[in-house]
Amino acid sequence: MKISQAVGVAALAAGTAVSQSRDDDLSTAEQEVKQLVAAIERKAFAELGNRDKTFGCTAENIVYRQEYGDLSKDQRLDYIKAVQCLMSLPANTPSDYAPGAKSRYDDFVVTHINHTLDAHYTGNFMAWHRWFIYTYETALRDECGYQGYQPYWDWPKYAPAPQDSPIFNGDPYSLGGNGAWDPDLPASVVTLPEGVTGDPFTLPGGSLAGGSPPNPRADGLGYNPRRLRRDVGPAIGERYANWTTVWDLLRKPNITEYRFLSEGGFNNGEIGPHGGGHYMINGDPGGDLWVSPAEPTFFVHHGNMDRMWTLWQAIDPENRTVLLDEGPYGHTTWNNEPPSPLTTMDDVINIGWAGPPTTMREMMSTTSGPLCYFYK
Ligand SMILES: [Cu+2]
Repeated sequence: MKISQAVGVAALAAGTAVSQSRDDDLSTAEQEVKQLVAAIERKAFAELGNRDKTFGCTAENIVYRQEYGDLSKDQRLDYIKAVQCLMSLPANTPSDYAPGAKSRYDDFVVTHINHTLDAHYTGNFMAWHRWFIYTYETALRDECGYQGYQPYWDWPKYAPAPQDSPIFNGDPYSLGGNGAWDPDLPASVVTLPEGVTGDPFTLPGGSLAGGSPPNPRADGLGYNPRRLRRDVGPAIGERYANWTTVWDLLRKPNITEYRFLSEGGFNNGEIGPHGGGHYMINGDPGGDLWVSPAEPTFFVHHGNMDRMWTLWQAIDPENRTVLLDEGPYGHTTWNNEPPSPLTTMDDVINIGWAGPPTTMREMMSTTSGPLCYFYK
């Protein structure tokens, strides 16, 4: 590694700016993000290259997740086919427990509904979703023959026109488009220009809790099939998930500040890039916190959530892949309501019928525990 690169990353770890030249010029911010990400990647790859064989995860066996638009058209089709395959396999969730769970894909939706209140605005939020996405990726590979890895959605790359991006442009290689105008599309938490509907994927079986018509069961697990609806446009991403957002996020000096920007400030009206990604999709079920994984683009959005955390951790792995005693990651209930203990490394992460459980400790690194992947 060149000295200038090492200094750059070390300076970041200390919370000092590498460059003070950032302004509101997105092209400048874009350049700076790309340089920063490249420096983090070089540092992480160099570290992997120096590992001896006692590490389970090395430069030889690590795998990489790629940006959706960087996949070839054939690779995109392979991914789409695997998702559709998951939607065609039988559910593990017993039908008397959740009549709406008709497919293996629905197992993930049911799990997310059941864990909404203990996996959001909590200390385990990022780790829980890391395991959730990893288990989904594993199901695509092991149960549907997918050869690739979970792609991610680099939000700022398409923020000015996400509807034209390879993810949402509606071509056969995308995850579907906006579809036709629908005046009844539910309003977002933030004001959006126009609502439209889409039908790239018809929603799997009975995966829906909210939406219109409402779910027949109070717990949201009843059978409620309907068309997917979306409202993809630039308004949200330009505000909450642009290059400057990512630049600011990666430079946060500690996890408390990182989470405050990433997830929004807990009741202060900010939604951060996490909410930003969800409301860039919006609609039904994309705009519903509980049921959002029934929208297939949930997984590319949370792929990038995990990528951001992975990159941020790689700046200073010694201090950023452990939970500190004072528990800055947070509590085990939604914004500590009702009051709950702090998240610990021993906490179990349960994902129900979607897959096996894990622990916080195992999810704190993508390269130093049972996981072995990185992003490029
Ligand atoms: Cu979630």
